[in-house]
Amino acid sequence: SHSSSRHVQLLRTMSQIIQLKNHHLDGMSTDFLYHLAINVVDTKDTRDIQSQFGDVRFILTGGTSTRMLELAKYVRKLFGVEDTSDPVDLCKKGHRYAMYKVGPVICVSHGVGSSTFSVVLHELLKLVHYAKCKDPVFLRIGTCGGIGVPPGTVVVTKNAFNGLLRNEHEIAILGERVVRPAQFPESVIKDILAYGARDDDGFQIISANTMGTDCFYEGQGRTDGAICEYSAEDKMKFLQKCHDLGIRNIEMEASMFASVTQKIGVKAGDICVTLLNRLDGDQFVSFP
Ligand code: R2B
Ligand code: URA
Repeated sequence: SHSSSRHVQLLRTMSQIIQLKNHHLDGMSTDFLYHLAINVVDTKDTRDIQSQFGDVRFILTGGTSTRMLELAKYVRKLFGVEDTSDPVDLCKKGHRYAMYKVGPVICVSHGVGSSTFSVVLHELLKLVHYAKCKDPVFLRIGTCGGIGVPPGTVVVTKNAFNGLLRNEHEIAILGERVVRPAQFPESVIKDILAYGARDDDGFQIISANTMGTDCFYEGQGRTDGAICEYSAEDKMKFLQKCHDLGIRNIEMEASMFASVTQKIGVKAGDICVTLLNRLDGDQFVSFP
């Protein structure tokens, strides 16, 4: 009937607003998103936050603030907005991360590795919750090292492995090891691949497994760090083992990013360009 379809529609609209997995927040009347420098003065009446961020649908993240500024300008151009001024950094007061907003898109820097990314990710998830953003999608647009694919290949992560070569994320919570699943939703991967297939820019875009490590050097099997206690042969064996697991790229955020977004139940995707093929070496040939 008409009314039951309206009911379904209403439920759908409601379920699009993300629910956080922390009942302690219900007892907080204010909340300061410290690293974003965003103050939620009344968690029960967030109209100010909704008016500033309620239209956000896409949260694009990447390591550096300059890349996020360039991305914001690129998105603005895609939207056909004629404006040559620099977008403003909405998190300047926080001194840690940068955020630029272009209509329904925010571009936010996350630093290097899971630890810096997880700080801003928690706060961004709370932000989209308070702002009541509808069906938000979190994407990481990053760099990585490839395994057996030509440099320039774009890898969209399927399963995220950690540095222990397990398809999970492991963290210490209250002094205990907590292990959580780390997969990205198929629907997001499919949409990104379909978009990639449309362009004719010469870049290959594939979906594959990704290893996210906590260390750029020893954690990724490099032999050019300040410390290395394995042989070049051990390194190649390790990279081959990664390849056998369907891993085609190595970066430093995938398993944390997949597990946190999977736990919350929010759509997410990790899209990284390979800067080098790790089967050919550890160093970048030139500054990317
Ligand atoms: C890719 O590039 C960074 C290290 O150079 C790190 O954030 C990552 O995942
Ligand atoms: N980022 C990484 O984490 N590893 C690489 O090899 C390149 C970029």
